[in-house]
Amino acid sequence: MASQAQTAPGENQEMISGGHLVAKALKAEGVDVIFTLCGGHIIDIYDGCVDEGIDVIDVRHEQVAAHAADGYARITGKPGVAVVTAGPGTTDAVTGVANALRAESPMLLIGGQGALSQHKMGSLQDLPHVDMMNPITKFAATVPSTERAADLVSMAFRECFHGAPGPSFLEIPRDVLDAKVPLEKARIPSSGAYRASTRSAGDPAAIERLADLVVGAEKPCVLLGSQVWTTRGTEAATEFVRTLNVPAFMNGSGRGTLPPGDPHHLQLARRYAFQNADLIIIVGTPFDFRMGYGKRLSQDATVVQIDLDYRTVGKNRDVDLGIVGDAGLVLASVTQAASGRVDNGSVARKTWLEELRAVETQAYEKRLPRQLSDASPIDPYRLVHEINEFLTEDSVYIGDGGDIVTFSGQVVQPKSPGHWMDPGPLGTLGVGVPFVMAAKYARPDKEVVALFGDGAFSLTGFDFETLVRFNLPFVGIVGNNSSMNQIRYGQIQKYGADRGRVGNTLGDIRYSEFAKMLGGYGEEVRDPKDIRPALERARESGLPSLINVWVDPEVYAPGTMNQTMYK
Ligand SMILES: Cc1ncc(C[n+]2csc(CCOP(=O)(O)OP(=O)(O)O)c2C)c(N)n1
Ligand SMILES: [Mg+2]
Repeated sequence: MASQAQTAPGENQEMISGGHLVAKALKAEGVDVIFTLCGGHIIDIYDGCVDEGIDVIDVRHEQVAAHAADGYARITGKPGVAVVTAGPGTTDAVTGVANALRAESPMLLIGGQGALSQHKMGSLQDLPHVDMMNPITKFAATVPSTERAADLVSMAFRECFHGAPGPSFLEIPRDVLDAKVPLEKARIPSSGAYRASTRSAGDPAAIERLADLVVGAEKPCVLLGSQVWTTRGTEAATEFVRTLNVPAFMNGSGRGTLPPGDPHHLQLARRYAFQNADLIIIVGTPFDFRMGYGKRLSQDATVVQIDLDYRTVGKNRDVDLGIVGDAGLVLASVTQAASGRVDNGSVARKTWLEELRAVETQAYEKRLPRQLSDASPIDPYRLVHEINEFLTEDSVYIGDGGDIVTFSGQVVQPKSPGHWMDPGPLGTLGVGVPFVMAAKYARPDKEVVALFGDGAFSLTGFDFETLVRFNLPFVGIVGNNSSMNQIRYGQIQKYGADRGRVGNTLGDIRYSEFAKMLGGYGEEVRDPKDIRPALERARESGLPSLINVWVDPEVYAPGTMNQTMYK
């Protein structure tokens, strides 16, 4: 506290400030970067980062800092950290924190705060941050004294990993942050010594029961959700589906668990499988709107749900068996338990796999002409088809937009696990540029490819400049329809063509010029045959890039036309 700052240090007594203690706690957690936008309330943290060798990536909007922290957590498995100033700095970051909550992403937001000595006096940028953050974090607190700065940071990290991961928030009053206290009086948790693994293998009796169910099932299927990636359970999930011959669907960050072309990898036959299966195993994804709140699963099927969070299991829909635990550990245990049987039933499931494969192939072939369409304006299916073909095993794919990203969700298949990033169930537009920043910073060895709607890009697009400034090249594509098309479709349906044009029209913007203006690479594409060469040149440029592809605004994705997201 301020009074402690005035305490005269004894001779030879080493003193340390709050900002330096924060940096030590970040270092202990293995954090190597903070995403931030500066403000007088937080500068001492930067000074601490200089001492600890933590990189400081300064952005142009705090929402970007928070989304980048979320993205960093997803890519690395370590908590992402954003540092923002008091008041508007913190309110600007709210969306990023909220997105991380729904996406179960472990990030820490540190916000400045007016001095404790001026508490409730109307200091610059004073707001009740902790009250604001409480409903959208797993933990939100004020750092009450300088000595506790590192301690509170470690406490916040501990909370990030309780159950399904999520965000924490700390506000640090300016006098608390700036004050210097004797080093020996501060609690500085040591790396690896202040929190335990929270991984749980589930109830052994439930594991046995699930093994029995799988062994006895004729038509099982599994949905591998985001937590398969969160728990780094890729290998266990792959072994589970292969050993027990269970067809698999993937969603969210779970996409890419199996590579495209894998015999157990299915995508388009999902509705059919959920209607016709006798056993459905849902791993690490809630029965939310993406799952029709569980209503799209056959009433006759045995339903099993595995999740890190007990609150998710059985929510919105009854389950026959629920297991709270780590996706990877649980699946590995089930494989082991089932493999001990004389016959694990895998041979009997061959016909079921063939049945699903036939449905999958038929759906694929029906759509293929659209994916190869030569139409101009360009059919969005053609654009996402070209992107899918362009991706390599080392391309991290990011989708940020409405209708155009709905198209890509059907067609783009990441080639490796952890190589798919979407906002998650909050559906936040604007995550694209910050996710690029986090992914390319954390994995410079990877190529990052991002598809934006023109509306989505404009929310956080100015941070393209930050990508240039920090030399974070990526291949960016804008699917430009000069509209907020996903919303426009619903308006036209409800209010007719004329009234359907209200509040959703964007200008005809040449985003390639925008990219060039900021020091990146850009091209305009109007002819479908030019998409691939333009993508190749963007790849070769070694710069942050935007290929602005003019797509047909009168063509909508089936998901948008069914308005499935509201049902
Ligand atoms: C931050 C935020 N604001 C508004 C929305 C509502 N919304 C969903 S899709 C959409 C249109 C997005 O337009 P664009 O990115 O150009 O994609 P398009 O649908 O045109 O392909 C909007 C505004 C949202 N999901 N997130
Ligand atoms: Mg658009």
